[in-house]
Amino acid sequence: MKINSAEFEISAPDLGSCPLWEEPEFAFIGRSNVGKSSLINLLTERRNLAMVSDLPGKTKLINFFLINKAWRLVDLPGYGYAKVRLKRRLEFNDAVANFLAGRRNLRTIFVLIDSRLPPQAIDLEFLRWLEGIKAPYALVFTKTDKQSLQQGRANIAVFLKAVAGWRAEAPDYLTSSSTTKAGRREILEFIQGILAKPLVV
Ligand SMILES: Nc1nc2c(ncn2[C@@H]2O[C@H](COP(=O)(O)OP(=O)(O)OP(=O)(O)O)[C@@H](O)[C@H]2O)c(=O)[nH]1
Ligand SMILES: [Mg+2]
Repeated sequence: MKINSAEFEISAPDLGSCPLWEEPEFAFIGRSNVGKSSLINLLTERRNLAMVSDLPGKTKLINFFLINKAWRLVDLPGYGYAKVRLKRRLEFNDAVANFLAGRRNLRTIFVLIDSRLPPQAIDLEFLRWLEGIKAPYALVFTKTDKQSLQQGRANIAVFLKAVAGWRAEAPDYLTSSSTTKAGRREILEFIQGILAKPLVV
């Protein structure tokens, strides 16, 4: 899929402040620093569309980007950093939890997982919560450039094993590297596939 236009539109502090648009949305969530904002820049091939930082906790609001004037990418604040720690019942960030659970036009939530790490309790806890609310999601294993292909594959296999049995089928998953641009085409194709599907209400 070709990205002809990508524009930042608005930042909102909570679900109630988000405009009630009809266009399909794709949100990016995951631990702070996992690479959510970088992935949005990779997909759109815009260097500074979403704000990236070495310091975790950079993205603090719900940020909307209009793509090809037809659908949106949504950059969310991460979880797992200092005081915004994931607590019981996802009190970590009510705004994000409410958005993920209550946003009507959200077609898929991309849950980013650091491909270098063994399964982290906080990610598993978050995914359990997503399963609980029956939200549509796909995993994206990020930063694949930081280790060998073999090591990355082994880590992904361990993670998938940790979530096996939570549902009938394994979750969809993709990989990405904002450094080598690996995964860009596949993620855009995945989005295109969802956009092509009629919405079942
Ligand atoms: N090597 C490498 N570094 C990456 C990749 N993706 C992100 N980074 C780096 O990781 C750091 C965090 O990236 P961000 O995109 O800001 O992460 P985020 O998930 O949006 O973080 P918060 O907004 O704080 O939740 C930055 O220093 C990025 O340059 C990747 O695929 N490979
Ligand atoms: Mg960010």
